[in-house]
Amino acid sequence: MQLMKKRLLKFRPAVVLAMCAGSLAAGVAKEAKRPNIVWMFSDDHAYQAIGAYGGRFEKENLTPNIDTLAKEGMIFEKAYVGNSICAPSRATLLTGKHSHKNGKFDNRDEFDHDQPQFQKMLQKVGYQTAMIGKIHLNGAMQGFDYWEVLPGQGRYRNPVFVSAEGEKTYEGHSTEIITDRALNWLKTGVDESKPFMLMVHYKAPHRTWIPSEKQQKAFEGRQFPEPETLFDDYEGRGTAAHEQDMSIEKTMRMSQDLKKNRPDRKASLEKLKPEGKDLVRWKYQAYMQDYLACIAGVDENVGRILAYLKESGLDENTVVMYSADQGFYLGEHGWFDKRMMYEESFRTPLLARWPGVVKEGSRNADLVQNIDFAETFLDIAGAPIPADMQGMSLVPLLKGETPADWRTSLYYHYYEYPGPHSVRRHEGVADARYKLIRFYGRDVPGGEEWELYDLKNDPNEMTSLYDHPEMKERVKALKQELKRLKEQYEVPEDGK
Ligand code: SGN
Ligand code: CA
Repeated sequence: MQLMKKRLLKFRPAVVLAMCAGSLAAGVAKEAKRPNIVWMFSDDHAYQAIGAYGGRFEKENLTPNIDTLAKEGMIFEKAYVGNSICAPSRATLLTGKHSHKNGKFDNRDEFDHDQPQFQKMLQKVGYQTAMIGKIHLNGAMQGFDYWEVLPGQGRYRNPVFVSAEGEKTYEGHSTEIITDRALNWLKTGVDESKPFMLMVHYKAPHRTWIPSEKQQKAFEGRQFPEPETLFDDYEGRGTAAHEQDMSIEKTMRMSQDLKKNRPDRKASLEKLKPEGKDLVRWKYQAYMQDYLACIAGVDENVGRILAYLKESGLDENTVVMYSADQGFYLGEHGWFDKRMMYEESFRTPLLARWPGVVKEGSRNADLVQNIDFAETFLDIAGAPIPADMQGMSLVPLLKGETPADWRTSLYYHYYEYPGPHSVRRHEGVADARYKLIRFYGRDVPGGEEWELYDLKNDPNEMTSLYDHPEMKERVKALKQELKRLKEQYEVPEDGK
């Protein structure tokens, strides 16, 4: 019944469009009113490092421009991904489907560009589409009138871009160049008779966290608050948390990651000669200096885009959104990287400004997921939404009208094991309070291990309550919900 209703709902825009089709030619003026969309997306930008989200960096004023979007628009407090890793997240962004449906389970799989993607559908309803920056999906992009992307992970300095014309190298820092290219398209590539969708995808702040020289200097030696869980010993959790390879203490490299030979770092190491816990603290500070300097660079460049939109008057009819491909650990649990279904990497930032539609300074706490983005873009454009997309349009939420049947739980599935950082495969279900995770497969003792967290009483997810007798009924209900979600999303057993 619920599925049936959802399908009908999804066809609604198509019906509306069909009804309007006759008057489309006569409706040029109406067409001109359809909003533009500017989607800004960064790589590994943790919500903890956005002022508007609060938290321990709030007072550092790291993201004044992104915070402006929160002030002038809406901040989503419970935005999540379905598979916390780069390329799969981007495949979900374009297809509106979980990994098992779009075929991009991990960073290594090939992406099938021939499959349906929202930008192809936007083109069909008369939008111009452009993609600039990191997409991390090999092969020629489809459905973009203009595309200029970094191959694979791309380079921080003097990045090479691939486009329909071939390869071109630009001199400078990738964050600035991606902005330059986006502004260039806005200034010279836009056909003013049509609405547009521009995607601006930054490489920063991805490892190995290389800021521009200016930002690096501004952050050298700065000291940042430590997370409460920097020295987590993983007691109370299972094999996956104990045996990952993403800790500041053991995994982070002194040379590439922490730039021990940079003059400021060299001097600091010689002076302090840190060891043991002090060395972990030193590494954390060095990591934060570079990571947050990358964020400052992204924010400054978001500011350049916002300034141009304002100066050109485009801002009035443009939906501006900011998000990242997933969350990231900024020392929480002693970690960097992502992949885990724990909050810091499962959650992702999401902000949206839509003048006249989104109430300024609003906050939304509904459960949203990256499967929703494609449908949201289509809905904004008034385009039909295919029934096999797996998300829900965020447009009602943006209007402050959460539908009564909005989802109350999320499905998650991470696959890339064995692989970098050794995070075991896992899937799980989360509702607004509880999270049930099932780690499974190779190198999980007994083939599977379950964890349960109560985020209300244990927001840092330090103690699994899975074996707690009082949680028996809760576990049963969540397992049932996991099963229901797997049926709804048509997940094959263990994904692949
Ligand atoms: C690189 C990084 C890893 C990171 C993966 C995936 N190592 O391999 O730390 O997890 O990318 O990141 S590095 O030494 O090359 O920086 S992702 O964002 O593409 O998923
Ligand atoms: Ca990423």
